[in-house]
Amino acid sequence: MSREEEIRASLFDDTLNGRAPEVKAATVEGLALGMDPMDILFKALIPSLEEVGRRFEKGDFFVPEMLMAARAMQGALTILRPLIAETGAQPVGRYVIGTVKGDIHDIGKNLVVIMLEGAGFMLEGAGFEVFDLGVNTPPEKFVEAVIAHQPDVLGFSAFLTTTMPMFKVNIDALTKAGLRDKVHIAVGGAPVTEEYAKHVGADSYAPDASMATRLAKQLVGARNEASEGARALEQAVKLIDETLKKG
Ligand code: B1M
Repeated sequence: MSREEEIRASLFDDTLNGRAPEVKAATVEGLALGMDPMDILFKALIPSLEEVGRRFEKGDFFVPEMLMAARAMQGALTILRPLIAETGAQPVGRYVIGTVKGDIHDIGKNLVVIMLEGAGFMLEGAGFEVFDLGVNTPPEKFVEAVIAHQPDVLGFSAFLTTTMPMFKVNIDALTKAGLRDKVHIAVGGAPVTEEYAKHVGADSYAPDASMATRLAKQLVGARNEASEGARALEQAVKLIDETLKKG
């Protein structure tokens, strides 16, 4: 087994068992050896988290184990995020995103942010300028952010069936503030479906970070058809999609 394979295996195992310092150390070592940050993310960390979910569903893992695994992965994401998002070029558009009120899941939302920011990282070009409102975001914060940042897209993430109804509450708050028609509303998160997105009046739904990025790109692409950033973004998203499929 090569050192890179050993690192991938220990990243999987240490994330699964919530060993945050080891996950950080293996991430740092992997990067020092020249491993691709996307490889670390999609071939070790995400598969490990999927296994955490399976064990939770079977009743082998409980919330503390799930939380420790998530924290371990977050430590690695803190290191990987700037590397993936690194780009010196002008952003192709603005994106405000947050996990809805009552919901503290943010790993999936953070991946969408990484993809949006980092879509240009593998090639010359730019990603989106992203304003991440974090978790448990109340409707008034989304309204304030739309006024302050005037984004092309406003994204809501929900990861629980009990918090999905906040999409409609948020949209109603925007309508009340006279802002509904000024921004494209995108929604996503594990339990969300295309039908549900239509039902609450969102403009688009994406099942994963790759599709969320592609849709956002298409949206600004209509206005930035000729820009080099938009073309580079399209190619970069394709590469990210391939990485996701292989992962
Ligand atoms: Co929670 N949890 N959790 N949890 N958790 C789930 C989601 C669950 C499916 C587990 C299960 O029962 N099998 C279940 C939800 C059931 C349901 O409602 N249908 C659940 C539950 C029940 C709970 C609690 C209620 C448990 C309890 O306390 N009894 C509690 C709720 C707390 C709250 O939010 N109020 C809870 C707590 C937690 C932790 C805090 C311990 C931790 C979260 C840590 C964190 O995020 N910082 C946690 C975790 C880690 C999970 C699992 C294991 C993993 C979630 C994850 O990160 N997935 C999850 C089980 C599972 O998924 N199998 C589970 C990986 C991530 C990459 O995928 O989130 O789908 P995903 O994101 C994707 C897409 O959804 C999409 O792109 C992302 C990347 O491709 N996407 C968008 C996301 N946002 C988008 C926005 C877009 C477009 C696409 O446009 C804007």
